[in-house]
Amino acid sequence: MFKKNLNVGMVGYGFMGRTHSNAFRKVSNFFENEHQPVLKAICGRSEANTRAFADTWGYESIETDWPKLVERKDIDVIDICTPNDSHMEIAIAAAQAGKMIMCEKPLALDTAQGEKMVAAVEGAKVLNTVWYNYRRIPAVTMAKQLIDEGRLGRIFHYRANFLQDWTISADLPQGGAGLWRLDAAAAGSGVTGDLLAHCIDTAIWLNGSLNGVSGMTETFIKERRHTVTGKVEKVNIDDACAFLARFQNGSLGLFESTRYARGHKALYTFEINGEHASIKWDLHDLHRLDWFDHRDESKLRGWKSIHITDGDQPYMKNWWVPGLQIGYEHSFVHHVADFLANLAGNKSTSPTFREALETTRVCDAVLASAKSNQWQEVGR
Ligand code: 4PW
Repeated sequence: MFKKNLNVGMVGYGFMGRTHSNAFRKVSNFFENEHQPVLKAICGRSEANTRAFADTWGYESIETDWPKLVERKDIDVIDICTPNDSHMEIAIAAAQAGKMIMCEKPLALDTAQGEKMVAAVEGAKVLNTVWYNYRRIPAVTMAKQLIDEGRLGRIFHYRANFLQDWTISADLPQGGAGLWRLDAAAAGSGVTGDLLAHCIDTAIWLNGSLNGVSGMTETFIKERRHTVTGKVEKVNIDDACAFLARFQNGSLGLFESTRYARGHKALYTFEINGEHASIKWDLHDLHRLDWFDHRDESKLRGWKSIHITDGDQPYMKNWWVPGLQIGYEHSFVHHVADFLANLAGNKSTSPTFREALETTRVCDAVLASAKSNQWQEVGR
């Protein structure tokens, strides 16, 4: 099939720049779509590093000033992979220039910024999406299908954790390349915006909106040297956060995230308990979906672990043969595949900016509740 080009201009070349570039390069080898991404330009502040990234990943050109990239006539979609404090400015400029936008999560530093971004993309009528990638791990997508088919019945409980341990050392500085996630000015918040945002996005997708929350946060290491200023400065991010929630459908939620869970590197898990059945998923065993169905014959009833590799399961027909599994990187490939499929129908890909704003509203409500020690309704 003759394919139309989708010219990509990416801003930022860190960890997410790599995951996205890999996805853009692979998608058309595995998924049939009208459009094919072309790595047109990569933009970063350091010319040498940007050039090196362009050479590694096969970008045709580089820019060192993002407004120039946004104005280029040969760019169709701006992919924002920069720290959170620049998402809003780049997205609004890209929307005004009529570009489609793919933005790394979380959407923005906070709800106020997110609202401006939603107004910009909706006002300019440009296609948009936010890279909450875990939705597109086949086992997670299958959980969505099972819930939507009504197989769990009424849902009572939603439980999710995202546990890491990489910031336990007090010697780790804050700020600068690779460490901006520890600097509230660049990140907005700590684990709430970085990790719980993933849990909240998945939860809203699988189980609907959250009405209210009660949260607590802690910053275990109060001061760290700042890489940019060289001075020891107060740490303003949340190192850990846990919250209770009430969903609109009447179910109860329990969420926890920390970067102080020694032994856990990136353990994202969720469990959903329904009237008839329960589901469990674990990022460290990401191609499996655990399933318990009370309607099974009682003497054979028990948890089963479904290996998601069959062509009948979400996304899997595009990969190898049944029995052979895929991994983390593929969730990004699936996101691009869905973006290309929706592009053919001029439709934005979920989560859109508007949908991702709901996650940011929940994050803000959790942080407000932790600050006030009060139950907090989620703004609409
Ligand atoms: O978005 C998250 C990141 O900021 C990721 O999904 C995991 O945690 C990996 O790195 C961090």
